[in-house]
Amino acid sequence: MGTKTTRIHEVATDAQRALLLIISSTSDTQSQQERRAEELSALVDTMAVVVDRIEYVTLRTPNSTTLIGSGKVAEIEAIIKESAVDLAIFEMPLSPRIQRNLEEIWGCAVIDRDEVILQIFADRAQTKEAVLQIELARLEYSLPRLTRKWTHLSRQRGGMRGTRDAGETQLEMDRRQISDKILQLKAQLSKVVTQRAVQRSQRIESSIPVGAIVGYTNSGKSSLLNALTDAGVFVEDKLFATLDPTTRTVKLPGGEEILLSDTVGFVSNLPHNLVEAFKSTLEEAIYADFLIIVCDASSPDMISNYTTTVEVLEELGATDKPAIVLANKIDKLEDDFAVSRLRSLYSPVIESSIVTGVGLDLLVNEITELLKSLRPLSTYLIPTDRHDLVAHLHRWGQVQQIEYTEVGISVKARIDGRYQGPLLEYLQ
Ligand SMILES: Nc1nc2c(ncn2[C@@H]2O[C@H](COP(=O)(O)OP(=O)(O)O)[C@@H](O)[C@H]2O)c(=O)[nH]1
Ligand SMILES: [Mg+2]
Repeated sequence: MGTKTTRIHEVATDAQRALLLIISSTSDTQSQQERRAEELSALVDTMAVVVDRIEYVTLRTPNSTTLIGSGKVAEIEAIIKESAVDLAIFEMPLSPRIQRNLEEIWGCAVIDRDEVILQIFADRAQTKEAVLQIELARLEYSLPRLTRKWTHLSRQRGGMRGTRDAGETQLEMDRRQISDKILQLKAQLSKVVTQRAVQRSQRIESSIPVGAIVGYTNSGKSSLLNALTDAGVFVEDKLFATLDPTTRTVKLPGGEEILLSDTVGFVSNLPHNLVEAFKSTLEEAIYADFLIIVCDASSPDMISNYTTTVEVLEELGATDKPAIVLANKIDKLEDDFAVSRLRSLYSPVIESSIVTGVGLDLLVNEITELLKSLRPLSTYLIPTDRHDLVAHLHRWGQVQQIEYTEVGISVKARIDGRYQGPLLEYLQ
């Protein structure tokens, strides 16, 4: 087919390499630990950092200076030196003190899951509100961590150095400036939120139907988008210059084009202070014409994850549109009743396995059906001197067939009601 395989999160060859540390208590089961590792891997992948290796550490009691105790610290240090990784990522929140201590001993950046999440949100923030929300969350995160040797927040702090008062240390200066900045951001945010409704109505409408792929991290959202754009029938032939790299054009077998956006994934145990920042990154879901909700059917948390997803979408006012629910990863389904439980909550649910290609054809059919309900197929008989109307249909709708007849130009097309006005009198 000659389609180029481009990953959603293209990883550069000089990408940073990470060691993941999954810390568990003695009561955690192996499958719980593995699920946490999988979720963190998917998050790190989104950040375009390569997972070099994963280490599991079981803790009886946390050590107050290094969390994992000197024996483990030395063991991990040897691994870091040997594999020359650039950073160590803990799957749990680290106190600023422990983070600093470990960075000093290991000589590499040590970050926690919260910082990974913040980085992903920051990379995906598009609207003014999202940018402000995430900057606020990052500053609050960085405030107790100003003495860190390795920082990922340098971009944020760069522009804030002012003239220093005599006797005041740089550290106090930074701390006060950051506190001031936090107050400023909060004030700006309250203004932006009230303007949100206005911005929404001013958004430039696209004539192509837009679908947003939503769901938890690690459920298979990026794999789905890749599968749809890589498969032969879906030729990705154009990318709008203004679109972000996580939106793709997908051509359906019937010839219709749609845009699909990969959204920021929900994460389990999202830290409370990141909830607003997360919601602000879900703009695509608000503006989309339809949703594809991807669930990991192999996860014991599938139902509660699905419920949380729908609740958040409801809060955002994004549930007034058709949705398709995908029960993905059925190739590793453990609970035979999982899918029927999901079906009792929502229909249609399509079972899929993106890695083996199962269910993708059903999904495509479902999308095709759904589009018909969005924009019904109509026939217009346009006078031969009104080529401007044919052009209008090409520009704002999807033309399926054109016939030049003695009585005029007969065009079969789908067009959104908003653009149908000038054509109404020619509707057959
Ligand atoms: N077994 C199995 N693994 C899958 C399936 N779909 C995706 N995955 C894997 O699940 C992991 C997370 O997928 P990804 O698309 O990155 O999830 P995202 O975080 O929702 O974008 C990757 O390792 C995928 O290869 C599936 O149908 N079955
Ligand atoms: Mg993804």
